[in-house]
Amino acid sequence: MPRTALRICPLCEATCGLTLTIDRGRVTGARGDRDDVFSKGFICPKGAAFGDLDADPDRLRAPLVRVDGELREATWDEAFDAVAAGIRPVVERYGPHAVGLVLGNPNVHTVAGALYPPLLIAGLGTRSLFTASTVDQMPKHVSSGLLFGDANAIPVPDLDRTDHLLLIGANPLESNGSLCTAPDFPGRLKALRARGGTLTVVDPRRTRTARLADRHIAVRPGTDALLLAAMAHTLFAEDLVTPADLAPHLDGLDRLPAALADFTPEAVADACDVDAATVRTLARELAAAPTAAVYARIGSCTVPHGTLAGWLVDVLNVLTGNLDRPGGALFPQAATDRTPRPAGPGRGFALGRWHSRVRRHPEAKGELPLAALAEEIDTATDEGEPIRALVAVAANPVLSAPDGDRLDKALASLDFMVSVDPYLNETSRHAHVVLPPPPPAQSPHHDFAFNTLAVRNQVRYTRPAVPLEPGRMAETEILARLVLAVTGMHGADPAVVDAMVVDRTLAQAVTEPHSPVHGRDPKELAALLTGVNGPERRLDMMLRLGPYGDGFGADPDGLTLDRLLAHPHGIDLGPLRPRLPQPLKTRSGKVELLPEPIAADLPRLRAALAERPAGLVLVGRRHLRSNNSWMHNVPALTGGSNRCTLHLHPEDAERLGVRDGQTVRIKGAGGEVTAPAEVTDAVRPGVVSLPHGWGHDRPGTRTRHASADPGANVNQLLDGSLLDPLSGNAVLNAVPVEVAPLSAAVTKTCRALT
Ligand SMILES: Nc1nc2c(c(=O)[nH]1)N[C@H]1C(S)=C(S)[C@@H](COP(=O)(O)OP(=O)(O)OC[C@H]3O[C@@H](n4cnc5c(=O)[nH]c(N)nc54)[C@H](O)[C@@H]3O)O[C@H]1N2
Ligand SMILES: Nc1nc2c(c(=O)[nH]1)N[C@H]1C(S)=C(S)[C@@H](COP(=O)(O)OP(=O)(O)OC[C@H]3O[C@@H](n4cnc5c(=O)[nH]c(N)nc54)[C@H](O)[C@@H]3O)O[C@H]1N2
Ligand code: SF4
Ligand SMILES: [Mo]
Repeated sequence: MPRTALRICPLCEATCGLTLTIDRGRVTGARGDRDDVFSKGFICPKGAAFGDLDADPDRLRAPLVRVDGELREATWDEAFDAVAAGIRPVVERYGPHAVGLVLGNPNVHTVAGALYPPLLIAGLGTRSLFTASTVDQMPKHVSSGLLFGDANAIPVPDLDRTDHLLLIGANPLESNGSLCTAPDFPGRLKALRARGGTLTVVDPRRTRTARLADRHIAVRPGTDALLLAAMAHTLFAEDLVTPADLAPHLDGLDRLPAALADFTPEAVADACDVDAATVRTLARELAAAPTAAVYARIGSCTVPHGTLAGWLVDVLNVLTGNLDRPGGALFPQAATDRTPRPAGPGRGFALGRWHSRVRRHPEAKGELPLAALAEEIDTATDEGEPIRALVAVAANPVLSAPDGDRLDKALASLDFMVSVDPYLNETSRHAHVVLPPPPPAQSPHHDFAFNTLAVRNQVRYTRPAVPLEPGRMAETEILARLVLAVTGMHGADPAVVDAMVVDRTLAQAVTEPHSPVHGRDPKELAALLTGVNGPERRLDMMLRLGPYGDGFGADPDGLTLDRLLAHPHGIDLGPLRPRLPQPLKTRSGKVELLPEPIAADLPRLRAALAERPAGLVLVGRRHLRSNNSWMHNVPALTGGSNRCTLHLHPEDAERLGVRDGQTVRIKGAGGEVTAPAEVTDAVRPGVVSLPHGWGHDRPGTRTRHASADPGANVNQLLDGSLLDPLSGNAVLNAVPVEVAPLSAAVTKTCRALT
């Protein structure tokens, strides 16, 4: 008899609650859970394909271990023996930094990815840490770190209550939202308009989101920081600065006008390709709206001035009094957040505490730029050892980071590599050991990361919908064993990893005067924890110590794991509430509006006032039915508009002699790729768009459907040298490229050869 089970969808940041139909251990259907306290029945085509994705026959079922150069199925014990034997000698001989750690995007979508990577980082003691953050949102972490003293304090637009949303470089109708967790983002935007609110979209492409807007500004790529600076300039020039209740929490407001003096609407107009009158209108509308929020994502981050853009987003929210007020941009409060400490000065945020070995990139948030991974492996310097061994968890940087060809070669040269990945793909094919996690239906789910970014405070937990198949190992256990194997504790019971975290956390909590468990006995507290395994006990502990927790009995009505399990559709914790000054951890205890590293980067932005690209620039795009590099293997999610084509404006197509459907050659600093042209006025003139995550044509992978229609790897156009200097984030948008019809290019090459 088919049965149903609830499962929070892990396939994007919207975190929808799903009702899965399960027949003989297989997921045969997925629909939106109408009773989910947050998503209320919403589902998208990816969620609907949950069963297909779960049952993909190319998913690895057993660990792979390289023997005589060939990857062969092995037992879990053999696999972890090989990991311990591969990593420990490298650490002992060359030191901890010779082991690199790469953490990819799905870590923010799994329980395992939230609970164990911090232990891997600490256990390895390596400074060679690279994550998807530096091809994504690192600029926002850095701007938040500098403004608020906490890199993870990211204000979220109050989508459901705002009167005016200025949405920049994001396309939630395809992505379903990012750094703003909101199931049914499209419906929430429609509701904003229906209640009389306004939506402005800034994007060089006329996206589906832009088509929903009251106003669409087709900005020139890479110039958002200039546009936002000119808006802030206008607010000062027209006396529209009204920080209201925020005033006592601000530092440096008086220094902003001078810092922004050069960024007049007239000065930025040509660079942004937005006329001065429009810039002023944008600023005036923002100031005039009863409440408003500025929200910016990928298109504003993965550009040369990403950190400045992120900073200016929050500066505008502050100047218009919209930071930390309902309808503006607020700091969520998740159930697993640490017990809020009393407001007051903190330790602040430091950048550049160490540097990368080859090009001396400063660390940000403990990470080095993913764009520098290849050179940190393949380039010798006097500064120390190159990376000789690599641990990759849920990461496919051969496709998602700049210059995959170079990284591909670098990975092939490693002494040892282990991948925790369900697929044998462009990156994991280089591993000596592949440890495959079970499919999502066999894993538990809680959104440790996304609840801190959600437009409504709520908490949900789902246990595995299907028991582990024989021979499978939970990803939590895989990562716990990996921690043991790389730290010289190979063979110990993985439960000791969780027990150690519990002991340490409770021992710390009882010493904190603001903690509800201050002064209690940590052993007695540990004995109170419920849950069927280590990860569940850790979740219980976090909930009970958290802002809504029962404090281990201090508040009998508070949250515990048991209470959460009694609410399978989740518990609503209410709308976002003003929280300042509590989240601030700057040294001043205030919002530091003009931090020194930002001020020092402004001359670079000033220089950009005079920059105009001579030729075409490239931007990316996402398709609703895909996700970065790993969903092209599911037939139900491919085809239709989800194709790797180059969008090109008709004027540019005509000038270049490119016909719709014709194959074109695209050339950038890092290499060349070919793709069919799709001539469309959805991109503005001077801009071409190619999606990322494609290029599944390398040998030795096992993603048969994806390999049949491989597409081109857009990141091969990059050489990895273009970064936002403050955050180390790769520049993936606003990249200069040349485009030519393939035939002409071939002719030219042939001529050059003769
Ligand atoms: N040009 C360009 N490049 C981009 C972007 C862009 O917009 N333009 N976007 C960037 C962004 S925002 C990001 S986040 C990165 C993403 O880049 P990556 O972090 O490399 O993420 P994915 O490409 O999603 O690959 C995820 C890997 O995790 C594996 N995986 C899937 N599910 C699980 C699981 O449950 N457990 C484990 N252990 N592994 C799993 C997949 O098989 C795959 O190998 O790409 C970036 N690259
Ligand atoms: N379907 C689907 N959903 C996803 C993903 C996916 O791959 N597919 N990936 C997930 C991940 S990892 C992330 S981080 C999020 C990202 O979520 P979003 O930030 O919403 O990502 P995109 O859809 O790429 O939208 C970025 C927009 O920025 C525009 N843009 C490019 N350059 C510029 C510029 O210089 N200025 C401005 N103003 N705009 C610019 C692009 O045209 C594009 O429309 O999506 C997540 N959700
Ligand atoms: S919007 Fe995201 S979370 Fe919701 S069903 Fe689709 S992929 Fe899953
Ligand atoms: Mo991302």
